[in-house]
Amino acid sequence: MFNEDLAAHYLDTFASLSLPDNQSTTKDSGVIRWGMSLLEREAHTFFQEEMRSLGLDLSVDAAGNSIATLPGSDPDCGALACGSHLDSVYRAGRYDGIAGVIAAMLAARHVVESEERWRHPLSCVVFACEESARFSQACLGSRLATGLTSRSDLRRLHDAQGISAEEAMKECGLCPEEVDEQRWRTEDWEAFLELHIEQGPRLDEEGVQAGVVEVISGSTRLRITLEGIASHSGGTPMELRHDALAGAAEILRAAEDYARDAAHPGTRVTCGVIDVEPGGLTTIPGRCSMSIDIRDTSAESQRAAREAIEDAVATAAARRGLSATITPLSHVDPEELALGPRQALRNACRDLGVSFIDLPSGASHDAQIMARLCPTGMLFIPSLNGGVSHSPDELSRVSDLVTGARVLHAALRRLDHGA
Ligand code: HGY
Ligand code: MN
Ligand code: MN
Repeated sequence: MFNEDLAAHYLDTFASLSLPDNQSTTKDSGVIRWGMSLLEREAHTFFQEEMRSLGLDLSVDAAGNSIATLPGSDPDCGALACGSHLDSVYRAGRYDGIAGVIAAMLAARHVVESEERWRHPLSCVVFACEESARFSQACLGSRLATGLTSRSDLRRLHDAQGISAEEAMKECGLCPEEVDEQRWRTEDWEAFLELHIEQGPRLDEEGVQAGVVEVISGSTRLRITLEGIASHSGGTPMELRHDALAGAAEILRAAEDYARDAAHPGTRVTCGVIDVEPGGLTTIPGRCSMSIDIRDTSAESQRAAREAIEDAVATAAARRGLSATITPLSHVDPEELALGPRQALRNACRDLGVSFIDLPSGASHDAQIMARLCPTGMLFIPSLNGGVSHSPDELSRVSDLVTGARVLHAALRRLDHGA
């Protein structure tokens, strides 16, 4: 049963699981549900209880990924899986990740209530800690499941309070010491489909109900630290300065010019975090740390963008007498999605009379990690408000979410029949 009222109830329930935003000066500061936090576990628990009430078998792995499974008739088959994530960025919207989990929940409910008999097991999966907002590493849960990240990495990843991912996992009742032994096996998975909001304007602008993703952008994330000389803003002549923030501004300008250049159409570069020391009105910044997030649908262009930014750092540092350190935070290549799942999603849209286009994903997703384990597909539903996301202004129609859930179910059904 693909019920809009139930979908709306789930959206409200997940949105209510949020930290209060004490720093917020805006009317609606959005959702804060950090990965590897007790709040994220509360959201998983709600998911688990809903799926258990439908009679699905529940398991939670050492990384905190929740898996609800409806057994199939053929025990030798790998699972057909769908799902997404329930953690959020700081001041997030109500749909990023959540939409895909709700779509999976609706699909499972429909299978149970329609008493459908599947050959493959049907698994609804909620990945832990997909956002890099807390530990600067995206897709932590799915990376642990697939072995792209291991236990030793968990000690290296820290949040802004200096808490390691390993400590955070223990604090919310998970078992980081077992993640390496609990890696998922390829043979257990037939295919994975993730429904997600587009987080861009195209579907709404083109007036279509869905998007079938062809390729998921890769991402390279860096921290650049510039050391100059803090000094008096009045007494220090311009030509004698070693201004770390001015250096950061030069680097960001060069990075943006590079990404805006028509020669690099798929490249996107963002500096979302910048720290300045000592941070005084009348002191030239002596130290500056800035994040760089590079996205591209081509691995070669992604690498070229990183090299161009590294050159810009060297140039700015030399010109301004700064020392510069570039710390790699994370990297994942772009992922071309498998034809089978894409064709199943396209045909499911046609079966249901749902308008769709093929498009790339600008954002990263757990699907690009699961693609290393099994054939994987992604279905987008429209993002309204100009496609804004990672913001309280994120907006999608519940009716589009339910339509997407129908397509997700129909595509999985096709894959169950081998079509
Ligand atoms: O950063 C991303 O692209 C995603 O929201 N994790
Ligand atoms: Mn996100
Ligand atoms: Mn997401």
